[in-house]
Amino acid sequence: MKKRILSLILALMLILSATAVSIHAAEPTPMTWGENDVPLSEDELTVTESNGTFSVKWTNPPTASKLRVYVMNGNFEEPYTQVLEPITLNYAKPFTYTIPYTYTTAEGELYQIAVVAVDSKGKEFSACVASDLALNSQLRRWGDNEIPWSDDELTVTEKNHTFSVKWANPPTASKLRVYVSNGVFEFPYSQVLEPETFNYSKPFTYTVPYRYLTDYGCGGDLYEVAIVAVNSSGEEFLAGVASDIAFEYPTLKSPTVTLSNKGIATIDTITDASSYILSLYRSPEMYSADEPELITTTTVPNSTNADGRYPKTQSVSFSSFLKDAGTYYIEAYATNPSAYWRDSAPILSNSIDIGASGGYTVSGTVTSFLSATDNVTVKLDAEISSAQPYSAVTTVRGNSAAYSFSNVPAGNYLLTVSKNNHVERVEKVTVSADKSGVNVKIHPIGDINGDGIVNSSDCMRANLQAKGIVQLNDYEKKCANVTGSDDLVNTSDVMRLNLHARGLSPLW
Ligand SMILES: [Ca+2]
Ligand SMILES: [Ca+2]
Repeated sequence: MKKRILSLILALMLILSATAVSIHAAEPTPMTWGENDVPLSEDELTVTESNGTFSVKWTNPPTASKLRVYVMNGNFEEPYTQVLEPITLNYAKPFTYTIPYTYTTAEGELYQIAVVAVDSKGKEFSACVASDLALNSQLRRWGDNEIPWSDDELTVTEKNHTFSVKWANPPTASKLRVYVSNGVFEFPYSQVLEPETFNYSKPFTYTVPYRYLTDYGCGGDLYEVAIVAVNSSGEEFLAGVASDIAFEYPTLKSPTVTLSNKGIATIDTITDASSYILSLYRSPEMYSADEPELITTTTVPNSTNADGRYPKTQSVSFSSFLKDAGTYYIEAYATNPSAYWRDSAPILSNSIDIGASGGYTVSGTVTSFLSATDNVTVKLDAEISSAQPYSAVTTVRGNSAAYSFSNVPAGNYLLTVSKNNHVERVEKVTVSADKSGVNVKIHPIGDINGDGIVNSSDCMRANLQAKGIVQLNDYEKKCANVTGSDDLVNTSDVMRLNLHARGLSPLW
């Protein structure tokens, strides 16, 4: 029972379907202008190309609501197909039309231009196709995405790590953009600058701010500088590329590196250096094949001016004591690790032979007591804070003994004098020139007043110090402090001095 009903429904559907097809086929197609083609003779539609622009002329177009013009790169396909509707209602006969240059893009490429008539219901009727027209390859005009320019029109020069652009005859554009890239228009060096937003002078000149080149660039890198014209719609048109311009590696400008026999170097410097690195070498002969001996290297930081740039000229100095005889020279170079260059080519100072007069002389007399034949030890040490470590010792004899140190670099020193049974004495000495008459007197142990003996006079002074009645100076206290491992002068020291003075127990 169910099967019979299903068959009936299927049969009914087939009948209805056949009826619908039959009704549709009977509908006439409205063909006002023939078989979707508008008749025309082959010479009626002409398309010519001149000065980079296609011009259409149709001698006897049909009476249509409007005409459409198609532009294609050889066939009706992407990407160049453009539909233009130059005429919306009335158009003149013969129909002439110039295709805006922006609708064609590539020189030498084949184009087809078609004109289509449109009836009042919007239906298209193919009229004509003018095939295989090419833009003249010689043509370069505004709108071809390239702007004509001769090789000598755009010049880009580099000086002092800054590019300067000059374009003799730029087009009338809304604005110009300047691109800077490291050889290719790619990350990370591309920079887009818009020096002129509307009016710009002719010839166009522009200096690329050096800060655009500091983040990644490097001396010696090849750069391209391009200028792009921008029309009122914001479209870019490549104008010119000046290729392969490199920053020169920075050099020390007007360098003067001098080395004096007191170990001081002075440098007149260079542009944009964040620091200078100075190295002192000793060599048997400058430029010899022997490996020079590096004495010391120091980095002298530079600081920027108010405008954020480093000073163009600067003097830097460092000092290094040249104790040993020999030939010395200084290597100096500038560096800017955070900028577009790293290091300059190093330059060398004059060489200088350092003989025995490589420093200053410090001399004087040591006065002491007791044995005239015991050694008197005189020691000269640079203060701990001194940049130049220095330590020298000499031994002399006699109760009035002359000593001398030579080759002493400038600086602050401690002079330490000692002798058997005497209290060591330390004096501060500042050296900035030869220094004579640095005389030191040392006392026997217990001899506070420095007369060479320990008697009741010394005991009384120690007693006054112990009771707080007088204040001995530091060296006097050291002489009086004969007992204990303390720094105190107290009753114990007074008693000990008294034993020596009375001959009961000598201190020495
Ligand atoms: Ca005394
Ligand atoms: Ca003591």
